[in-house]
Amino acid sequence: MKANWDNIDAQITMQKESLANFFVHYLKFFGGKDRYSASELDVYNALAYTIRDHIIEKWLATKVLYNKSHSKRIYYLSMEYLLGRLFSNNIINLGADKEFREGLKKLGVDWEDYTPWERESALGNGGLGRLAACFLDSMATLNLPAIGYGLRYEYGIFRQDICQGYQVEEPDEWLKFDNIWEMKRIEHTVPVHFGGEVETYHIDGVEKFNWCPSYTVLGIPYDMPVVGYGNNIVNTLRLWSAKVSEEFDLQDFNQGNYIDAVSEKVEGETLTKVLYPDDRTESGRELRFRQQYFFVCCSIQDIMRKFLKESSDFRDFPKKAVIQLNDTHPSISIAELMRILVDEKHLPWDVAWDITRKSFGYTNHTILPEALEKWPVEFFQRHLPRHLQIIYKLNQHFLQEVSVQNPGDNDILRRMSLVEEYPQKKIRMAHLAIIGSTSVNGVSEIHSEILKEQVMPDFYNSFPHKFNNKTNGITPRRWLLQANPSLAKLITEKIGKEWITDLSQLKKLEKYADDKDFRKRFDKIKLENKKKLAKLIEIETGVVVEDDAIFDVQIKRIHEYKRQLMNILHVIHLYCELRDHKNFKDAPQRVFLFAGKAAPGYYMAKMIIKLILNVAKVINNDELIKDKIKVVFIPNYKVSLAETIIPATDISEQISTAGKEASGTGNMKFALNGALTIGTLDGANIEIMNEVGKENIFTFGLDIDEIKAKREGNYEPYQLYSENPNIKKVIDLIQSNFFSLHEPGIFEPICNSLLTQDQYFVFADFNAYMECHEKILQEYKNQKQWTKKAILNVARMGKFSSDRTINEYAADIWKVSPVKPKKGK
Ligand code: 26W
Repeated sequence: MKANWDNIDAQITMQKESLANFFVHYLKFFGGKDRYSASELDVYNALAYTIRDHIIEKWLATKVLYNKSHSKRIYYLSMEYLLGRLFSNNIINLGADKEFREGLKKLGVDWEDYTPWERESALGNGGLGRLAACFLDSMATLNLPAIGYGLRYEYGIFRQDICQGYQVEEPDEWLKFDNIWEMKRIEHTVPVHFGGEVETYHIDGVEKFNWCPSYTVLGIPYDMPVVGYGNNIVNTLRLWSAKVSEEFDLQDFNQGNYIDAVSEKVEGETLTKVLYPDDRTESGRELRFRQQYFFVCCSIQDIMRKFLKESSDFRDFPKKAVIQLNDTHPSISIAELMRILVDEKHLPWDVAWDITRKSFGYTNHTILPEALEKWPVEFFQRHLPRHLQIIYKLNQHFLQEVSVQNPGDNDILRRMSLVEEYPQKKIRMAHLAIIGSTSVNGVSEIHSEILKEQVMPDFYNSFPHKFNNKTNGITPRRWLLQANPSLAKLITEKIGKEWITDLSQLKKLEKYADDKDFRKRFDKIKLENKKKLAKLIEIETGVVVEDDAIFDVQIKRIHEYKRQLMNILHVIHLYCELRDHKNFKDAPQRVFLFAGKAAPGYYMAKMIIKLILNVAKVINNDELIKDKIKVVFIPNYKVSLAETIIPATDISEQISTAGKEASGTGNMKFALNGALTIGTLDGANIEIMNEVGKENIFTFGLDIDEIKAKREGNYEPYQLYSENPNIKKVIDLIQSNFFSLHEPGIFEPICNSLLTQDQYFVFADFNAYMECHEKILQEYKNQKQWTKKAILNVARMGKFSSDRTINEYAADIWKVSPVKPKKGK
């Protein structure tokens, strides 16, 4: 009997009353639980499954819509997706909040009580991973036919515990309780080959290559829904998991070398075991190298399979698909597409190259030299011998072009080559990404300029048309509507709810800066959020802070260029001032809140965490300063923590050395939630200043040219130390072990690096930073003025929606327009 799909389809409709029924259904028949046995986790699971059903219908419909449109597809390749929790976000984007709440009311269940039961999907390190998550939300909300490809790590970013003031890394077993949002797509499993060698053979005089790999791993896709806001669109995030093909290598097994048989299996499956927790230095690790090829090979095969459903003429490929590379981490895709087109589809080299380089876009997220990936040639020889041949041939053709444009200039050939010859032969992945892409973009105006002028000037001269800027953005759904519902409600009451999908509407709030009642309600909301944060601080750290304290916050990965050190040195300065001058009069309590993980191998970053915690211990227990300053380090910074801290913040610390922070996105989240920024002229801080107005932000410090001059001049940090009494007092106090009585000398490395190098100009900017904070304290005392500025910050953050960013990518780079269901459909 043939399935009658029309009847089947007609069966399932999601009515209000059925939401509650579905919940009960899942609790009972899926969880096998009832009032006597149901745990909170069971209730959460049943709630999530109910919402998932709601999603699946739209997910299926979206696929049909896109297939019918025959639209060009966007493929976003990223090694990281910092998604956070999805339960609330899915309910909000489905617009099911109210319905769900009412439907469950009679069962005495409020879905919000169960959100903490969801494990975060923390498959990323920091900015790059979170940006990818915001981009997915915007692409779905903008009806763009996009798929995100990545890795389904069994362990995401480590959990940070603090022991004796030191960071300790614990595994993040996020899949311990099943990931309700994923659907295994075993039918789309693909093989991924590694190792072996390449045979050459000739067909009517044409040299052909046949890669004979030595081992194969299977890539199994798991799909997660990406729910668009209020548009019935559900896009897909496809994450690949590694599985070894043959259960056991029976040969080995029968020959009794059991261990080999099993080890190959284990070996293979370690590929997607864990996320590399390093967002600083390219690890140079073979496993990371193989992780990158594994997910690229899976994704390109999947993309090719989808393309061949649309066309069999590969010249159509760039018209049907565009692949965006989230940094260089997936850039081996360029060589992989060449391999498939030349070796498997037997296209002539030049035709294949013409197709390939029209199909990619490359986004750079950092200028830190140590973060620019260069993979040893030997890794390629061992694992990807055919790709190495292809890269060498690409390089040969490319350098020929360069030498034509620059006859006799060997230096430029050495500089631009895809191969770095000394000290060790390495492939420069950024160079491959640039020649293989139509577009190379930075993530803020200043960053994109630095790429053109300092990081890749030769490439900019050769391919000026490729270089462009796409200033980052954040999704207003998670970072305002979900994280700060009371402010979102107040805004909607005043200007309607269009702002949720068109953030430029916030501009209409400007006039309310002068509205006394609005300011009062705005302050009340901030205070409510502060109360929540104060409670969380006490639970997580034991430190008791006042609800109406000034919350001064720096939350981000711990890096020397982000200068958490300058922040804590300034706090020590304030502490000394209080102890010495006891000017407590009408001074509000100031809470200096830090949070952030350090890459496990990053010694200095770990010592900075230790210093912050030791300083906190001393200051928080010093009665002499009458609780006027509190220092808090909240462990295990993650997306859900940011969602509580940011709405409660007064002062957002964005104090990186000018020229080092590619963009920053936390800066945008704070300003959108009414915090005022103290920041350097770096990354997107500059564009935030231009949008909110110089008078509504506190900028300080050396700009990029002054830093450059200092770096090229002879910068003497020791001299600054000896000449600046504030710096001297603070450094001497640290060196006197005032904050390390029981561990004398542990902060010597920090003091030493400051006094001898101060690579990130902490001393050079210290006075300006100090004075800027004094100005802030004065301004904060004028609450009316402060609130006005805060409201104007919110009103003028429209530009920093990731919807604006994605619209620019879609128009300028991807050339893809939204796929809207036909009217009445
Ligand atoms: C190879 C190890 C590694 C892994 C990740 C090196 C570098 C990275 C990322 C590129 C680092 C990162 O997250 N960069 C941040 O990207 C954000 C999104 O564009 C920017 O807003 C931040 O300024 C930038 O530091």
